[in-house]
Amino acid sequence: MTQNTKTESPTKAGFVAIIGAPNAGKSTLVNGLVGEKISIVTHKIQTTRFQVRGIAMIGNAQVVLVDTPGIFEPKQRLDRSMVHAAWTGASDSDSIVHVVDAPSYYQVLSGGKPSGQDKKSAVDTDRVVKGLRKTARAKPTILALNKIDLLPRENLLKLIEHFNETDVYDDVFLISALAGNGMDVLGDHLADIMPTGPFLYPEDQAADIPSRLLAAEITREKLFLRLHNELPYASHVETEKWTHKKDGSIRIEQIIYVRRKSQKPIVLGKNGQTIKNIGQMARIDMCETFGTKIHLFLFVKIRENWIEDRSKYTEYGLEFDV
Ligand SMILES: Nc1nc2c(ncn2[C@@H]2O[C@H](COP(=O)(O)OP(=O)(O)OP(=O)(O)O)[C@@H](O)[C@H]2O)c(=O)[nH]1
Ligand SMILES: [Mg+2]
Repeated sequence: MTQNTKTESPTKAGFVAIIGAPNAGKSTLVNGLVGEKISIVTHKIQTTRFQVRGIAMIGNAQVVLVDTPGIFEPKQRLDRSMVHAAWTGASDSDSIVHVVDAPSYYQVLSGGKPSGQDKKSAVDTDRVVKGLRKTARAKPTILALNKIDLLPRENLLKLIEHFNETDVYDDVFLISALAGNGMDVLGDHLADIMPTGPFLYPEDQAADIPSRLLAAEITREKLFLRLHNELPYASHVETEKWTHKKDGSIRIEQIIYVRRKSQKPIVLGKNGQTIKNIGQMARIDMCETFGTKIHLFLFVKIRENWIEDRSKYTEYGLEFDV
């Protein structure tokens, strides 16, 4: 319940878009500020495919964090839709947090030993900076240098100087979204800059994502963790059936779509071991997320063209024709 009395400050609420290159730690940051896992996280790039809203109550403010897909050079339709969703999130928000993988960017900036992935990530980060030039000044734009747990302190100055010179940011925060460093300070600042107004969601709501979709995301996270090369990117998960049972448990049936016949046996694994493993991991997370016993049934189907299926895009709030 709201504790507000007339003597207390009025409530605040607004949207903060979390944008950045793939793998910068955007979803980890959103989960950290919300205090619950509402957006999936993996070590692979391009994990998040659509906007996911997490809701953090900080003091008298309701901060709605809009997690977005990474911004990169789009090649195929799904890529274009993902990048479009990220920029739309930025333009629709009250404020923007640009998350940068600081140790990775430092490798490139300092002429150290950047990996191919570091170089790609730096190019994507520079692309975000360029994009922000158009929107900065219109709304508070914050730089969050992330993963500082992996970067010696003395290297931070060079990074801060570099990003200050872009003249895009109003504030810079040093954080480790994973370890929790600097997160309270960032959260308090976001709460501070939210516009005055009534709460946008019930105070006990942590996420704005339908349960069926969240359940599909949980399974997709396990696919990303368990499968390699192009396979995670060729797959897509749908919740087909959701049945509440008398004992309070939930029966969930999901289909994992892959694009080619040859991919199906890989998802199944020898004697069905891979899919069994994916199902076990997903079920454990679902039990925690939905707070009850879950019976999970996974099926694998081939749908060559799911990536060109318009209805899939609208289901996730993605634009098809971009
Ligand atoms: N060491 C360290 N790792 C982190 C930190 N934040 C995130 N990570 C890791 O970085 C990887 C990517 O994190 P995500 O949160 O999925 O990144 P993202 O920006 O949402 O990625 P996409 O959705 O693919 O664009 C994961 O392996 C995280 O555990 C951090 O502060 N420190
Ligand atoms: Mg993500």
